[in-house]
Amino acid sequence: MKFNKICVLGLGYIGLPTASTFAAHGIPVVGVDVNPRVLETLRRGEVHIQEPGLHAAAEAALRSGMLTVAEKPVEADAFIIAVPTPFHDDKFGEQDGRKYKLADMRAVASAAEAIVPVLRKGNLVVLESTSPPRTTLDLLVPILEKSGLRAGRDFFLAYSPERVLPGQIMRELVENARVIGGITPESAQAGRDLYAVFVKGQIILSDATTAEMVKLMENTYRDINIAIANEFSRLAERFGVDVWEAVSIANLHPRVKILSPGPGVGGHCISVDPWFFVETAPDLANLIYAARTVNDAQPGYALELIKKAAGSLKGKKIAALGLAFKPDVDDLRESPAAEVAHLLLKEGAIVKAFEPFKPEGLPGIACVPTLAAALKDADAVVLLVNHTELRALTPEKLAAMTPARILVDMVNGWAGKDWAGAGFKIFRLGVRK
Ligand code: SAJ
Repeated sequence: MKFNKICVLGLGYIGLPTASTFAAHGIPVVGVDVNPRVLETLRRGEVHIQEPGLHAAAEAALRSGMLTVAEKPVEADAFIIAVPTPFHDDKFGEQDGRKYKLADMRAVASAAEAIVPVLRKGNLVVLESTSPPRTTLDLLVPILEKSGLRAGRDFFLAYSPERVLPGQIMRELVENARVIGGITPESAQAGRDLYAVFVKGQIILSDATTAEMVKLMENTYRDINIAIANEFSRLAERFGVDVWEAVSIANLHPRVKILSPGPGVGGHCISVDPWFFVETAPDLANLIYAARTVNDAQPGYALELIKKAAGSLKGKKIAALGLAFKPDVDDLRESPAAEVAHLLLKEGAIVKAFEPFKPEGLPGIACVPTLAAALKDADAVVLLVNHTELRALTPEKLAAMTPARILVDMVNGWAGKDWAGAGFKIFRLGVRK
């Protein structure tokens, strides 16, 4: 199949890099978003998302005219849906006393509705948004068939998940293996023709529900691995063991790869996707549910460690270092570090939070613009994110910047340095004091 025009619905962390990459490979792309501010920004030739390499790619695509933006889809050969699939804030499921989150699929449904008037025979529609199993068949097919066309017969339909790592999106988009699940083999083949335009990694064809499940399995596997690391950190504290040392030794086994414990699991993927299994099969997803519970409880566990280190937190000045959801990114969404800062505030602590990648911080958390301001009159210092810049702090440097002599390290960023020599008492997650 040949593509003379592509329409990408949703110009966020996935849609915009994808649209820019197709444009860079010589295919005219119309990018669609329901947020007028996003469209205005892009029309000015600017970019609303921080991601290495994205500015240059999107600006070049916009400047060349290969990428244009619009409020609504226009006729095209292929439509790619890359809109968010968050949770409902106000609706939960419940079975056997377990409460679980529910996916809010309204953005996917309305993107599909918007395609209906411009869908033509021979077109290809691809869903990229992470979705509960069977979404392509059960949600998309009925909506798209309102066009009078039959899915799989008159138009091609496929599911192809993005699997790129924030911070590496532009490179991984091209280099990663890509699975394309068609509702028919012909649909999968049409999807291959589309992504082969820029994907250098292996392209694997399958059916739509398999591809949906693959995406959820990858992130669920990682969530469960981190959950066991977090549980090991609790066990290590109980048994007087250094979890970091124990994990690094266990990982010397050729078939063991335990991830790292920390203050919790955040971001828009790993902490979200496992719930899509729980929601669609609450009677079966027991281990998945348990892992989510362990990881969601981890910010509370981190708070307990800070209390152990600093005593009552009421009126205590706490320097909270790092707010991002993981090291060396500026993304503060669904961040366990930010959750810990909230819990500290609830306990009556006077929090001064510093996030090097976003000095303006987050509303609702008392943020300061510099490391010096966070440290200058602190009673205790808590390392919440293993940013390179924060990890690099030395005992001598920190001793000169703060009167605090109590440190809490949630991410093993400050291991192996002579903190005691500089007068500090350090408490580390997963290490009994
Ligand atoms: N985390 C730990 N311990 C670890 C690793 C991570 O506590 O050992 C925490 C991080 O601090 C963060 C959270 O887990 O809060 C998630 O971070 P991450 O780096 O594991 O993953 P994401 O959310 O940035 O990206 C993941 C990736 N999925 C997998 O690695 C299987 C990425 O490839 C996906 O494209 C992305 O989810 C997505 O969009 O689904």
